[in-house]
Amino acid sequence: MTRPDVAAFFDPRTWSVQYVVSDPKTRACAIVDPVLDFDEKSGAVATGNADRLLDFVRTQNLDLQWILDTHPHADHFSAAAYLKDKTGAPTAIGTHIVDVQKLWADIYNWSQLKTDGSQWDRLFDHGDTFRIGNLDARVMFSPGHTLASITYLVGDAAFVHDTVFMPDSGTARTDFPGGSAKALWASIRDIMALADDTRIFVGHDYQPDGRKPLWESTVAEQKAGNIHLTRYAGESEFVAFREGRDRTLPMPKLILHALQVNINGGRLPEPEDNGQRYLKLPIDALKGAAWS
Ligand SMILES: N[C@@H](CCC(=O)N[C@@H](CS)C(=O)NCC(=O)O)C(=O)O
Ligand SMILES: [Fe+2]
Repeated sequence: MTRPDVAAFFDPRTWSVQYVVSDPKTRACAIVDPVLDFDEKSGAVATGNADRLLDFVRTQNLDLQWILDTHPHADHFSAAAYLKDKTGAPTAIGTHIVDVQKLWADIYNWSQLKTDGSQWDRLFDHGDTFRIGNLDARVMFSPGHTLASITYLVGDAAFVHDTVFMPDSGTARTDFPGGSAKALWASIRDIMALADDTRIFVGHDYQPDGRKPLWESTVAEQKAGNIHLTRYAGESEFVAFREGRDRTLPMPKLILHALQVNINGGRLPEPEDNGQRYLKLPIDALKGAAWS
């Protein structure tokens, strides 16, 4: 089995980790979870992170074959549409994105949104396989953090995004609309059933105690040391812990900005008749206000 090369690109503004996974033999590659920069104070959008990924692809002579998202992100915009416009490479996400589209189309009162997933070139089901050059890739349905989350298993590398984080950081939250602690538990159990030496690449690193950002571990390291999985080792303990902790977490600062872009494939809202694009924020639609 070919061992893919994995290059990680950490975005300190959103603590996101973006990846370029490539086949060292054929130079074929995929981008996983690219970030489109957004400054909520000024309303500005920028492509610093996405362009860094493109520069890497270019300078390493890689052939971009896929632009992959693991889930509709709640804390940043996806750069999938921008990268597709720039490169022509196909985009993909999990097939249950259509359920997330329906859920959030209601929240935004957005009847015009197509809720059939047609904003992506491919919707992946559990068990679907595809290739990146000579690399075999397989999709695992990993709901819990969102109801559309998937894991991409490329050779020995699992892109698990927001299921487990680094062992010292535990697991992802499950309180967004459509989230489920019980589903996350089952998804994590499936990931932990992969071979012990499977490399685990996480979607965020929140740098506990200010340590430097980290993103790579193994299944064995997660099983031995993940602070949530070792402390809450059964389903009912984990679910009770996760739901309790989730009640204490404020919403991500960009959740209402990001979902309207990300359920539309990473496309910004169309300009209005003055040429200006606008975001729409529902008032009092979500729990999780943090007043202090
Ligand atoms: N403070 C961050 C929070 C982001 C957040 O909620 N991240 C999710 C993943 S999208 C998570 O699982 N966080 C785990 C935690 O905060 O314990 C923000 O406002 O963006
Ligand atoms: Fe997330």
